[in-house]
Amino acid sequence: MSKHSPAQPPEEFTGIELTEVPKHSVGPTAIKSALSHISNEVGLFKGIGLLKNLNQTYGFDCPGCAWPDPDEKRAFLAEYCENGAKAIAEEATKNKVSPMFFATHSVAELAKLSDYEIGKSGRITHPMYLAEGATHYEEIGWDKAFELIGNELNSLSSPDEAIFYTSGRTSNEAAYLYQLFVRQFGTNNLPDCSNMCHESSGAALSETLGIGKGSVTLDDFNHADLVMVIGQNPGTNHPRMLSALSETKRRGGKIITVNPLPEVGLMRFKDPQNPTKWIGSGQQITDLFLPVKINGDVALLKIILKLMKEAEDANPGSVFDHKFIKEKTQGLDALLADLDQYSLEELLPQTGLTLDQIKEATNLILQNEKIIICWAMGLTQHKNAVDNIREVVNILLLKGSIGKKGAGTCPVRGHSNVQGDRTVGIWERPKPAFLDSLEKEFDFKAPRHHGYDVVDAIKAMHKGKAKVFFAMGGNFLSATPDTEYTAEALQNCELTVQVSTKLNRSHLITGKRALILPCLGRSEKDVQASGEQFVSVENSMGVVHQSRGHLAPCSKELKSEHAIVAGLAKATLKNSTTDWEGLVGNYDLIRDKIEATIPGFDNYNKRVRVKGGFYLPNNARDAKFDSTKTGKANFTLNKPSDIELGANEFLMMTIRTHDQYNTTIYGLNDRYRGVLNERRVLFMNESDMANMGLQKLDVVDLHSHFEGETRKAYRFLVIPYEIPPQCTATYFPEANVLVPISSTAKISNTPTSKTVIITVHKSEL
Ligand SMILES: Nc1nc2c(c(=O)[nH]1)N[C@H]1C(S)=C(S)[C@@H](COP(=O)(O)OP(=O)(O)OC[C@H]3O[C@@H](n4cnc5c(=O)[nH]c(N)nc54)[C@H](O)[C@@H]3O)O[C@H]1N2
Ligand SMILES: Nc1nc2c(c(=O)[nH]1)N[C@H]1C(S)=C(S)[C@@H](COP(=O)(O)OP(=O)(O)OC[C@H]3O[C@@H](n4cnc5c(=O)[nH]c(N)nc54)[C@H](O)[C@@H]3O)O[C@H]1N2
Ligand SMILES: [Mo]
Repeated sequence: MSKHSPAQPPEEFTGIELTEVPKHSVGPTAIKSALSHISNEVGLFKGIGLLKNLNQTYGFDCPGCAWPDPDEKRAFLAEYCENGAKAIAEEATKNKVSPMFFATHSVAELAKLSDYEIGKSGRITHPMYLAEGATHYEEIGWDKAFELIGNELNSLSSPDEAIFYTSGRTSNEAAYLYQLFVRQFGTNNLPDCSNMCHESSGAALSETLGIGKGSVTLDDFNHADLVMVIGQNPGTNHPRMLSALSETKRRGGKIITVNPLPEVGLMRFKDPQNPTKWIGSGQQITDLFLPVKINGDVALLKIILKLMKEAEDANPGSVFDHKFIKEKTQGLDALLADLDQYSLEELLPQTGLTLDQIKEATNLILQNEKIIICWAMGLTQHKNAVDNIREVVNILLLKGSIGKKGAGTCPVRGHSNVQGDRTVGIWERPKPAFLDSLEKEFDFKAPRHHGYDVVDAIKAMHKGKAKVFFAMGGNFLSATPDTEYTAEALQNCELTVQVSTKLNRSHLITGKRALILPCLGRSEKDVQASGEQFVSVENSMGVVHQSRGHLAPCSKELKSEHAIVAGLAKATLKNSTTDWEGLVGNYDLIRDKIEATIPGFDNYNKRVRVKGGFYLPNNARDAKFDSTKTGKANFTLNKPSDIELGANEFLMMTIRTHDQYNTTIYGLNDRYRGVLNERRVLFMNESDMANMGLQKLDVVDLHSHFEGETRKAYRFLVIPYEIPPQCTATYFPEANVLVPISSTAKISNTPTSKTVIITVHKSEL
């Protein structure tokens, strides 16, 4: 393929097979799929041992999503899902990427492989170095590697020329040490995957409710009257959430789903933990499905708000929770006045729904008191993403549906410790009070000016304003927008360093020099000076609990992320008074430091050892909103989408298949959408296809359009699909090349990965 760029997956097709979309999710097929991934990667015997420890009280936390574990009852051998099993199979794989592997494969050769093939090559076993101009990585000793990084960092003209990224798997303890090192070095350049993920949720929730996290607990699903799942595909990305939804249903609650796609997992479900329910067609999950147009959510939620107001006006006191509104909130009058500025005629076409469908949803909201609204990337990755979430909050506040049992906000987090990483200080915009306490505890002067987030970090590297890029996990090249631009940015750097478990494309598109530092995974035993250690993580509902690996590390050369930070600190910081070695020797000591500097961690070491862990404080859960700027929960005024599509333009959302974890490709199937053995596909409405003269499986190129610039991605197979007109879907990371670097959400600066404006062309290749 002449056009292939090493920064992107190759454009070759892999042999597509289309099947019928299944009628239900999970059930025995999911268990079969889980076991087959486990036995292929790990071996069945060792694999079952692994699953037995997954998400158990004294086992390890699933490196998949951040959905919580039950506080009390846990099923033996069953607190995992198909995709959790794939996640650990990927980590515990018997395949190894050794120095010999790197000696026999040049970087250029590896870049020709697909992301699936790169990932399947296995776990990285030794620290590796790519010298300037070299074609192959070579083994390097740890001390040498630390020295090299230390020298490079100390030769910068300012600490702000270095960038320190974090993905969301890093434990609380490692993340805390990492941010401490970075701040002692002298910068707040701590972008993280959250910038591309739930940043919009954090921004909206902090402003309106005074806490950037969700308010519900898992148990709230047992008490909810109504759950709305909007912009989220839990059947694939948080499969254990289906059990919670199923419980809501069993107790008489209702479920509304808002999504451009009829995602199978949300329609019907067979409980994997209850084989008696595998017979028949499964349990219906969604009561009302609203196939909204991409980015039509503010318009939809605004119509709901208008209908709620109408019902309240007709029968005062029947809809709004006036007591709650009076005591706890501010801004109602402004909200009601603002709603009048919008007409149904202008809002309705943006939703792609009928007024009757929206009335049905509104009636469910009117009739029920205890409402939970769950969301994920379908709301957070748009230009008006923060508006989306603030509008969700408006509905909950009107109903007084926050801070009581069975009700509240539920942003469902992605990476298993992305929430914890933020809690312990991974943020480019730290609060002064946090820096004050770090300074006091560790006797240094912390930098006060804000650092770069992901998008600004890429731009800084592109401009040559940042010269060293260090990543604690993740796959920065492939996860970020505008792949070719990001590749240039990384290639501009003097040095790029990746702390990783598995090989990925970020190891192949590098700065002038590059290092790979291999680290322990969650499932592996971590032994330090004082003996075997455990780490802790925070799930999506604010529960901090321990995670302890049981497997022997895949190589003796691996270091824990904590030890890597300590090595780095010793090689870089000349005046640090912190006992880095002591802290790494016993993670209890790190936890003591977290307790001393971050509120909510009292008796950390004791409480984290209690079965199930402990809840962090959450003011919204307690219906206390004095931490907002106004001292009350805030109603807000929000704007519907301002995107206007030109002739033959479409909106494109980039989504995940059932067989991937972000940029890690477990397999080539998207079983729940009926697509097997292919990732380069474009889902399109049949009427749009007809208008464009396109047939099923035609090969097309996609051009994205933003502020006069055009970006191209080649060779996708068109698939007719149940998706609203003018809406299309592709998979990430293949389509990231189309996401413009400067197209980001207002306030949160999150790339607009769900609203890319494209045109579709017969392929030129
Ligand atoms: N197996 C697996 N688990 C994962 C991950 C994974 O890749 N694989 N990733 C993890 C991470 S980091 C995250 S953040 C989460 C992601 O979890 P999700 O947010 O569920 O993931 P996406 O595939 O991005 O799906 C977004 C959903 O939103 C819908 N959507 C898109 N645009 C819109 C819109 O404008 N309005 C509405 N209402 N809906 C829209 C899409 O159709 C899709 O169903 O999952 C986590 N868990
Ligand atoms: N177009 C588009 N782009 C998106 C999204 C989208 O929906 N659409 N979603 C965005 C979202 S929500 C997110 S969260 C980001 C994800 O961005 P990242 O977190 O950067 O990407 P991942 O693919 O999760 O990272 C996978 C790599 O992490 C490493 N790894 C795995 N486990 C560990 C570990 O325990 N320690 C260390 N040190 N490394 C480990 C492995 O080497 C693996 O290759 O992508 C974003 N990008
Ligand atoms: Mo995410």
